[in-house]
Amino acid sequence: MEELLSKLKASVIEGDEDKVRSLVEEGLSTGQGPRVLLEGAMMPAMEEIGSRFASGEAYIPELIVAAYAMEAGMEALKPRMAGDDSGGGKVVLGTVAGDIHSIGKNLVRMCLEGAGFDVVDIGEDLKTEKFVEAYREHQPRILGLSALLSSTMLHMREVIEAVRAVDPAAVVMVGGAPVAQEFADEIGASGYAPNAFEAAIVARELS
Ligand code: B1M
Repeated sequence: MEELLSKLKASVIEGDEDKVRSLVEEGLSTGQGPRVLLEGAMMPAMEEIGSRFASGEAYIPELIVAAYAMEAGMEALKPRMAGDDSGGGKVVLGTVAGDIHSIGKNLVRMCLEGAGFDVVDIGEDLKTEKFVEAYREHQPRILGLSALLSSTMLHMREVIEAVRAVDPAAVVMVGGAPVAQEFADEIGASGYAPNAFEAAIVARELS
């Protein structure tokens, strides 16, 4: 298993979509659950490419090919994350303005769906008004906000204020790499989750 995880991590970093798909399938066929493949290889791969980028050893094109490979792997995992239908309620989910990072948000969507939530994914780089519109339209049990940049996470406060102006009882869950519990508390979020698996647990508690 260690060998498969290490090959899978390397393949995500190299951006080899076919290899990632086949290693994910191989891992699943040997009885490994999605969480082992994600936390043991695919997420560490994104961490590593991010560190290489931060230290100037990798550039945007490398980030992009790794992101495509990660998405290919997530697609292959999807059938195994498909959910129960225990009716967790509706969640509207999106990434805040100025932020095009989608992978973490998509993984949160997959985990929430796996936990029985009906998720309306409204996309990325969304202005506050888009969240308000979607909230009015879908009347979700939970509004989920994702941000990957320390600059864009600041929009979360604005979204929470705007949505609470429409519905003072609005339940808002936040997350993303730069977000922490302390920040979530400071902006008045109803809940925070550090990763997609925890997001499903927190959403259950909030619903
Ligand atoms: Co970007 N990027 N990027 N990038 N990128 C980061 C985030 C960065 C940390 C890299 C680095 O410097 N080390 C850095 C941000 C620094 C900061 O602000 N703190 C960064 C930067 C600087 C940038 C650009 C500005 C680079 C540039 O153009 N000069 C640019 C910004 C673009 C924009 O948004 N306007 C940019 C662009 C990109 C790509 C387009 C090339 C690509 C994104 C492709 C895509 O998403 N389709 C990309 C990538 C791939 C990354 C890294 C390498 C990987 C992100 C990722 O997918 N992680 C990232 C480095 C890193 O994260 N270490 C980096 C895997 C994913 C599973 O984890 O997204 O954290 P994550 O999601 C987790 C949790 O955070 C949580 O659950 C998820 C799953 O467990 N979570 C939630 C997320 N949302 C949640 C919501 C919840 C609950 C939990 O409730 C609702």
